[in-house]
Amino acid sequence: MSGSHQGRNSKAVHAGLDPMQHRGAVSVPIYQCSTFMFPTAEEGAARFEGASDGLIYTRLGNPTVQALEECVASLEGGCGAIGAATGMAAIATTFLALLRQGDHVVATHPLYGPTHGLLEGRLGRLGITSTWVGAADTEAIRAAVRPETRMIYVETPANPTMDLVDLAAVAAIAREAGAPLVVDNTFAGPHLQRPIELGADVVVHSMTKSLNGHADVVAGITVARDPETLRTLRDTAKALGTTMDPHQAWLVLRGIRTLGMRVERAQANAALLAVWLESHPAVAWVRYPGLPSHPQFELALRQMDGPGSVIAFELAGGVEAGRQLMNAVRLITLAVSLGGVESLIEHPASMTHSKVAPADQLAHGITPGLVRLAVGCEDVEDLRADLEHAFAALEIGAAAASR
Ligand code: LCS
Repeated sequence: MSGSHQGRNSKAVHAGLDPMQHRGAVSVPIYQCSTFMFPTAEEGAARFEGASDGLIYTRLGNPTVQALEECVASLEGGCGAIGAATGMAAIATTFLALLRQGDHVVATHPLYGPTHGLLEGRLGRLGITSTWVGAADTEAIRAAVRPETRMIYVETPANPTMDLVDLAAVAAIAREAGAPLVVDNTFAGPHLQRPIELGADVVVHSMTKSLNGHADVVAGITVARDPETLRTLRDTAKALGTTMDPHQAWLVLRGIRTLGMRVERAQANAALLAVWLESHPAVAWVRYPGLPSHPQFELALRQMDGPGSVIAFELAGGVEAGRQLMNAVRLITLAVSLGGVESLIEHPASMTHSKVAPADQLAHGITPGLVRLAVGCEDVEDLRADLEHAFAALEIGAAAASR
């Protein structure tokens, strides 16, 4: 049965696997192998020439990695995908494939810290310039486009502020500019948001997050809307050697099989916690796309199938209170990353976004006191009790300090 009309859960469970290609195996086998035999010298030459699509060498293609690529391309509605060793490898490949010296990028802020660093630093050194505009400011994105603009690069929801980009509107701007719209869809994932359906050209992911979902793999992927872009991206990935390992691909594919259940469970927990946090006297503000207080709540309803599981908030006691909270939680783990079955808490200004200059952090909405909570699949009562106990520890600390 062709998978293109299946629902997203059916695709997550089945896409990429034809058991009859694997002696009936119902899970894609791990082709743990670096190189593939050619039946004849002529066939080997034909594969290198591109006249035959047979296998050559794992940096250039591997059946386990291909199964994962097919699955993610199907979930995102792209024509194909290219696995990568990490999310950053997928992002770097995308930049190096689609940009050259003298090109200009319109990038929204904030972005994941190292993506910001890659554009500002390494690509800047290669003569590729960037203009930074707020994720929510569609008109500023339009105004930033120049004749030499060759890419619009966005992250939505943005790490760590949970600002949103209006994907349909920005896709129209990109089309008019003749520049591809590249979307980092890591935070929402394809279960909740499919940028290609809204007009994006390329989607990138850190599959380290919800696609894998179990905090045991780092991995990335790039999905293309059209075959020509896919070819350009794949050629660059092969040249750079950003390739995934087959065992890594197998683990991610296993994680994807339960994507919808994990994402919906974590999201239900996050929705409850966000409401509770917003009403808590120790909390100054909460930013979560599922709360009516989010300035782009309507946009979230329009372009996402759900607000996801990451919450940004700041305590009334600011940075110091946030630090104490992170030190006091027990069930929630103090660690970077997100999208896994386990809840994680971190401080973007001193951790994930610490290499972004303080002035840029502030301009991008990454306030010193912002705490990021990536909600997992535990029992929500236990997560709330953990935060409750940590808030109580803050009150004891504040009372002691005022004595
Ligand atoms: N894009 C986004 C939106 C991310 O959040 C991350 C990692 C990456 C790309 C890079 O992916 P990686 O190379 O790590 O697979 N974000 C992290 C975070 O917020 N905490 O730890 C890693």
